Amino acid sequence: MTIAEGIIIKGIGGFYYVEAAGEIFECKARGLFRKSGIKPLAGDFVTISINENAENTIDQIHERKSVLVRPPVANVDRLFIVSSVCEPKPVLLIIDRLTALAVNQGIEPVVVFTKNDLDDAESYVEIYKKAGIKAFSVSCVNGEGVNLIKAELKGHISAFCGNSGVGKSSLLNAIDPDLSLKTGEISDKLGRGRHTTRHSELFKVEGGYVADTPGFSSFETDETELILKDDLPYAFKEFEPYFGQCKFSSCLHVKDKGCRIIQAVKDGDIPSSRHESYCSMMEQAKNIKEWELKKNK
Ligand SMILES: Nc1nc2c(ncn2[C@@H]2O[C@H](COP(=O)(O)OP(=O)(O)OP(=O)(O)O)[C@@H](O)[C@H]2O)c(=O)[nH]1
Ligand SMILES: [Mg+2]
Ligand SMILES: [Zn+2]
Repeated sequence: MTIAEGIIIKGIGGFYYVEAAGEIFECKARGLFRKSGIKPLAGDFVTISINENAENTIDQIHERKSVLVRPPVANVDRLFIVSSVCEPKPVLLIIDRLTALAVNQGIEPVVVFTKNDLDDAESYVEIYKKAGIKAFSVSCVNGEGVNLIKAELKGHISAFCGNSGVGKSSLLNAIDPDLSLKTGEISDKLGRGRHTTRHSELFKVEGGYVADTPGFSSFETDETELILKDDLPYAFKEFEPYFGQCKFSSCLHVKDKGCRIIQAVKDGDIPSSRHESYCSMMEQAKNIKEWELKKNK
C-alpha cells in the first residue's frame, strides 16, 4: 500500500478520480465520510491509499478553502459566471446571486457573456465593470475575447458555472481544443440547453485547474445557498464605499429613508439592477431568519 496526496478531478457513481503525482487513481471514499455527512467534491485535496489488490481509498479530505453547492466544487478561488447574450438570455438576478455567493465564500467572481456574435454584450459588461467586477464578452464562433479568459485562468483553481446552453463547454474547448468536451444543441425558441455536461470535472489549463460543470435550468435557492442578512451588504463590493453613511445605523439599504447606498443608485454610481438583486436577496434572507427563529422555539 502507498499513501499519496492528490486532488479529486471528478466523482461519478460513487467513484472518485484523484490526480496524484501526475497519474489518475480511481478511488472509493471511506465509510467514515458518509457517517459524518461529508461528501468528497471535485477540487478536494485528499490523502489516498493506493492498494495493489484492493480498491484505492480516499482516507482524508483536507480543509477546504471554499465550497460551492451549485456547482458542487471545493477550493475554487475564481468563479466564472457564464451567461449568453441570447439563447438563453441573461437573468441578472441569477448572475448577481452567484457573484454574491462567490464573494461571501472569498471567491473572486468573473462575469462572462458569450455568443457576442449574436447580439451586443457591451451594456451587460458595463454593469459589472461599474460594480468593480471583472467582466468580459466572448464568442466561440469568431474567437473574440477567448484569450482574455484564458489569461484569467492562469494559476487559479476556477469553475465555470451558468445556465445550460450558455456555452461553458464550448468556451473551454475554444481555450484548449485538446479538451474536446461534448457540447449540446439549443432545444427550443427560449434557448434552453439540453444539460449536455453531466458532472463537474477539473481540467488542467494554464498551470491551474478549471472545472466544467453541469448547467442549471432554474435557480431556486435553498438554505445552504443563502447569505445571512448581516453579511449580504458585504457581498456587494460596490456598496462598501458608502458603509457608515446612512442616516440610520440599522439601515438595510432597501428603503429610501436617508440611505446613502440608494442615493448612490440614484446618482448612477451603483447599477440599479445590482441594487434590485440585492433587495430581492435581502427579502429572502429576512424570511429565512424568521422561519429559523420559529423552528428553534
Ligand atoms: N453563436 C454562438 N453559439 C455558441 C457560442 N458558444 C456556444 N454556442 C452554442 O451554444 C450551444 C450550447 O453550448 P455548450 O457549450 O454545450 O453549453 P454549456 O453551457 O456547456 O451547456 P451544459 O453543458 O448543458 O450546461 C451549442 O450549440 C454551441 O454551439 C458562441 O459564442 N456563439
Ligand atoms: Mg457543458
Ligand atoms: Zn442604507
